[in-house]
Amino acid sequence: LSHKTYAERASIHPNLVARRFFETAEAKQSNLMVSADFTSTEALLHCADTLGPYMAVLKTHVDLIHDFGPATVEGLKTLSKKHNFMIFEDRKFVDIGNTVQKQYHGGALRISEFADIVNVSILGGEGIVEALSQVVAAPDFPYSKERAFIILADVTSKGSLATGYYTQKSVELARSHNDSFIGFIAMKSLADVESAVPEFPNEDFIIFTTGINQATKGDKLGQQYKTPTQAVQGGADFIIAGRGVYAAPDPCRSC
Ligand code: UP6
Repeated sequence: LSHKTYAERASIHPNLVARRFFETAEAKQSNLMVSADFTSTEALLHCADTLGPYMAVLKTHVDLIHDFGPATVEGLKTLSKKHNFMIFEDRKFVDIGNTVQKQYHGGALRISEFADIVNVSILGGEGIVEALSQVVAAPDFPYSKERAFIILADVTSKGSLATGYYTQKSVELARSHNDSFIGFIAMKSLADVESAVPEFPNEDFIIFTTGINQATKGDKLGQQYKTPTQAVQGGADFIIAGRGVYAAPDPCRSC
């Protein structure tokens, strides 16, 4: 759990992608990530353009986009430059290492082309972490030092099995691959888990917290919410809001 400012964290973080997250948050004076769960390129890009000035990060699920293609990728890249936001593809890779390498780089969703970070589940063990680290470290990878990953360390929905040993293992694997793994999706700081496994000096993992909404009621499919204040008090560095922002009567005011 860091008590430094985002500017300080940006200036000393060894990973260039992590630095850019902190720099962007500082420049935009925002730690908001908007989860743009739309089903058409037009709706996704419209959201990114409208809310772009207010957010530090855009979170995509490009496999929701029925007309996904080059225009989607180009649009995302153009808007991220125009409004200075980072892009997180919430793909939740979970397969064996060999498959995930192809899903990430060169596959139909072109994830390595547009996403600064992508998340993975470590349900299948270390292979996935090793596999993705290898892709971005390969000499012919075109976005060297511009891409990183985060681990889904727990899940917001009711009855999640991503707890206890799974969460502890998430920390251990991020530590052993910290060249390319820069943080976690987690509902709160993982400081207690971090201190339960052997110490790593000067590490600074980023905590991205999903399930953010001013209405704390959740939805009918098990989603559970926290308010932005609760999340930040619990150790969130970036807060991730979907329907709480884009489905609000005036989305810009909800930012
Ligand atoms: N998400 C969660 N919980 C997790 C991980 N990811 O809700 O533990 C993702 C969902 C969705 C967004 O896939 O894209 O965050 C939450 O949307 P909402 O704010 O509209 O509930």
